[in-house]
Amino acid sequence: MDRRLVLRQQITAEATALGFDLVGITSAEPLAHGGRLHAWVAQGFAGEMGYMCRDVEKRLEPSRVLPDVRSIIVLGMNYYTSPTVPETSLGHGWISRYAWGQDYHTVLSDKLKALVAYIRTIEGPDVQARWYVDTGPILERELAWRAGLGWPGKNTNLINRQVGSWLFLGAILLDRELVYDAPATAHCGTCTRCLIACPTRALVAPGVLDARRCISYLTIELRGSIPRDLRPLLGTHIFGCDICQAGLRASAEAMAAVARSVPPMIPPPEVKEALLRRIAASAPARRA
Ligand code: B12
Ligand code: SF4
Repeated sequence: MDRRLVLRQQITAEATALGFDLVGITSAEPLAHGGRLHAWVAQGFAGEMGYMCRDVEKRLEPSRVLPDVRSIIVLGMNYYTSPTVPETSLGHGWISRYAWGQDYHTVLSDKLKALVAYIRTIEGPDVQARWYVDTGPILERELAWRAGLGWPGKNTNLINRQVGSWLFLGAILLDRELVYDAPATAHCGTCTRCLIACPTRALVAPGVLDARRCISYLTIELRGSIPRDLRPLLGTHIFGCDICQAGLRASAEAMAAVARSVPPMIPPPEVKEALLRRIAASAPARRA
């Protein structure tokens, strides 16, 4: 059997055993939709996220990150948990689902590291690899799309038909050739539910986000104060935002399938102490 296929099957089986819900493999070719990143940066949509403007060329060409790269393994993990209080309930600060548990950067990085260690047991210690979760100079969503994990929705999030969009992504750049997946096909159709749902009109066109208006950016990334005109639109959000994912049909189906255990939401008096302490100690908030 083709060695590239055998290795691919071994990697997929190990990634699944490590707890990833989605595994796909793509080539190391430069990214085809880099023009979207150039345009996004040029229009100032990155706001204060200077790191998104600095590494543009590197993000578009995986070989600038790892010169001998031959394949990119892209992995997805569902993080959906259902809330114990209605998402719109007054008197509760809303923290985005992605920050409810342990810091996903650490959880996924540990698993990616374990997967690379596994590949080295098969292929030898000289295997070259780089792995990233969120913070690396790569475009995870385009790579995930290309590796067949899902398609970029009109809210810009990657959506998978079976698992929905509540996904963390991670990627391994590898110097071994593997058999690649076909890119995923898009299934948004004429639906514009996410665009309409966004309270700050941050989705300025299908698949184009002006981060400067996005609640996620305003409550996590922005160092200065939130612009006055946007403040009333934030509602009860205090860290991140889930609105444009909450109404997705694909996510709704996936929620029922993969719902996991839930940490409780905490009312405002305790938010300042217990919650902030907890977030500061263990969640992605520490990175912000
Ligand atoms: C910067 C950033 C942000 C910024 C900007 C978000 C944005 N939409 O660009 C802010 C702070 C706002 C943000 C918010 C969130 N983020 Co964020 N973020 C990133 C980061 C670091 C880079 C994203 C980026 O490159 N943006 C630039 C734009 C131009 O790229 P893009 O939207 O990904 O689009 C590319 C392709 O998908 C393709 N494309 C997109 N649409 C279309 C449409 C067509 C027709 C075509 C042809 C191509 C195409 O072209 C683009 C260039 O390759 C990635 C991690 C990474 N290294 O990739 C995480 C990441 C995208 N974020 C993630 C998450 C979970 C979130 C939040 C849900 C967190 C929250 N709940 O608050 C929100 C979602 C808000 C939203 N609607 O996007 C996940 C997304 C997982 C998923 N299922 O998609 C990632 C992948 C992190 C991770 N490792 O899991 N984020
Ligand atoms: S995360 Fe919230 S503010 Fe940002 S685009 Fe989605 S709905 Fe709009």
